[in-house]
Amino acid sequence: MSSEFQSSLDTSVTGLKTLILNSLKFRLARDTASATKRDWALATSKAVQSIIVERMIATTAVHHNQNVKRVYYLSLEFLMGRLFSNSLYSAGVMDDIVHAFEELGLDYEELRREEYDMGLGNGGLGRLASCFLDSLATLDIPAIGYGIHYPYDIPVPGYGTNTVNFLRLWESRAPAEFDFEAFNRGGYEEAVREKNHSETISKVPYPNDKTDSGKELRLLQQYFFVACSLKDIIRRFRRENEDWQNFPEKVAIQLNDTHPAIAVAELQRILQDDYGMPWDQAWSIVTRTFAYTNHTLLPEALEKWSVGLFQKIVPRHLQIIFEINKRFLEEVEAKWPGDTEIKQHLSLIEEGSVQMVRMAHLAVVGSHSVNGVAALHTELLKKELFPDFDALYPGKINNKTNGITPRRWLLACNPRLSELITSKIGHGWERDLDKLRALEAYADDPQFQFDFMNVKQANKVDLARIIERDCGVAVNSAALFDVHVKRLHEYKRQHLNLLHILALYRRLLQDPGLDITPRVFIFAAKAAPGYDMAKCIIKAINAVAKCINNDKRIEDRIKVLFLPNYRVSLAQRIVPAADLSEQISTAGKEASGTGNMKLALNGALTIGTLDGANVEIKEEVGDENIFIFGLTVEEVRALLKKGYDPQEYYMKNEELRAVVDWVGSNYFTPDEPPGVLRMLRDNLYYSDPFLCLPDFEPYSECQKKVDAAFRQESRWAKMAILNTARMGKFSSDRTIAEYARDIWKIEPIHI
Ligand code: 26Q
Repeated sequence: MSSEFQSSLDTSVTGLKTLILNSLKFRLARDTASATKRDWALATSKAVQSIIVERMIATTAVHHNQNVKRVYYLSLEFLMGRLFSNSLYSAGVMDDIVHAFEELGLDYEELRREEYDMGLGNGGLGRLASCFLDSLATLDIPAIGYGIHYPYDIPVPGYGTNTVNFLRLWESRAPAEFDFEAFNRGGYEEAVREKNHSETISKVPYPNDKTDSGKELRLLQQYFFVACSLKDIIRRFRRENEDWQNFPEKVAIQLNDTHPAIAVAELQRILQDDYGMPWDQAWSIVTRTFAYTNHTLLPEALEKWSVGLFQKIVPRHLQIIFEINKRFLEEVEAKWPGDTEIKQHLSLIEEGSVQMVRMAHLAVVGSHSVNGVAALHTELLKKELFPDFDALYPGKINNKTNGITPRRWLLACNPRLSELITSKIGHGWERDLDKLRALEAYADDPQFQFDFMNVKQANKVDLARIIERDCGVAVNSAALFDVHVKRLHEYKRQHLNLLHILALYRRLLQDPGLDITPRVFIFAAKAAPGYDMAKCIIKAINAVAKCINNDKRIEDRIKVLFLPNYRVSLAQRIVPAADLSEQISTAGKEASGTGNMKLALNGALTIGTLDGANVEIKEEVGDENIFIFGLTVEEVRALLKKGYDPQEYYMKNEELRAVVDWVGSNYFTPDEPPGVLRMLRDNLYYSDPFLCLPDFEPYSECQKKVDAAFRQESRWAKMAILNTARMGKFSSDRTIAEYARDIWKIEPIHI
């Protein structure tokens, strides 16, 4: 850590009080008598901001003066969550702010909750981008994130270091406030139409829409975002360098999925059209600059745009893509002479009734690195999605298993556990998560087990309060907290969990004396706007919850909650309180998962399939500390190959039959039109594309083992401790160090 950097601000408790009072007075124009909670929260964040901004200016200056290489992380999504406590930790003033608050008569927890989440994204991919920014700054790597929506730079401070990188977010504005010419021509409507049109580009996060206008908006957003970012990157490069040949030595651009892949064509266009570079020279710079991360194998999530749409929105880029493709197919011809089938497979253009541009192929051809996000996912990328690319470019496809930032996902979200850990093994784990291994020594220690489970218990009491407030349901915090939180998608199989809940409920009704571990089933999820089946599953969970939660016969032994408005800040409350982590996707479908890592780090045990990063979590924690069930990737493939028939499983298992029919009946929705949940039942009965039925019985049996293990308190505590102790691999610091070494070839710069 550097010693040269000196803050000009007084960050003692007294100094912080002065900073806060000054920003309340001079920046918000409030006095202490009339200030609301919001005013105080805002004043504090402005005060803390000034500490961080000072370091950001210093960071930028050092990077500029030393003409360093930078990483540019291009992502259409960033789920930053709240910034407040993260900033306090990074500015190194957490304890002093709490003291300053005490002296000012303010409550830290209360003010912290005034902040809204910065939620510019959907799920894992967006949160991963935010964890990466945290790790990049913490590892002192010069980096800038680029995203869409807010019109300013968000500082990204490292932890325990002076580096402050930033996230730059683009917003589209019409060039003129009001077009008087248009007003004279066509009146008010006409005058504001153009302004509104150009500003919608960054108004709403792209809907993953089925309509043509939705698709057009998304492609427009992607191009807008890429054009702004590349212009900024090139401006910065040109300020510091003369020779274009050095571009790849100074600039590494990471494409977070194919969403910004049009950047490949945009950079080629700029180099040729604006700087007069010949094709080959430009293309060599392009391919040495870009790297692409793939986050999905699901065919429906692979981006394709019709050639017609491209022609309408970005005709020059379409020309360039055709030229890239022509030259690329010549390469393919040289490798496999006369093989037209392989050319069809690899082409950037999909032929058919409508020609489509395959964005993933553009990204692969235009990058020097293509990485998957977990070992299994990368193997499937090589073997199933891109086998011919792997043969053509050996070594280009590589693995970078995802990670999560321990600053947000342990230090900030779980202060009780953080303190307990530090009391045993000291500080240092915050920046070197492998240090948690030292906790293994205490896994059998009854006192430590007791303290560890007490932390969990206190966190569960906190969550129970949130549940009571938001759902109006009282839950027993001694029950097993069974947590299924993530985007709602059929492949993640929230409905398989629901089938198991129905089976338990049914068993309890049939045998009122049945001895089961009391459980609280906690769901939280958002669904894409146009995804009807996902919405139906949410409806089904809520309907079943209402019925079970009000059924006196089962004496509160199970409760089901669907927490509304799932977001980063809510995840930070749920994760520390979980006993069991549901990671039950159909094998081969979840690229990695990152919630699985957050929950295990906080001492939840995983019940999961051998999918995504679950495989590596199992390797780390050991088979005896995780509950694995269900079909493997190979078994899924074999079953589909031989012809999967859900009714075979339905007929074989009386309980399964009963719960599948139950969910589709009107039993849980008596006040609604008949058949509202029918589509869910029919989906399972007729097609079951994600194999819930074959996995139902293994899942249900595995849940019995969970039930039994939870009753053995000491055994459970040991397993939970070993999960926390063995999560070091899943720090995003490890992930980012691998990207830096293997892909970006970039060194840290200490400020
Ligand atoms: C595509 C086309 C049109 C409109 C929208 C989209 C679109 C938007 C978002 C497609 C995919 C996404 C998001 C994907 C995502 O979050 N994937 C998750 O990435 C995580 C980080 O690598 C993994 O851990 C998860 O397994 C993966 O599902």
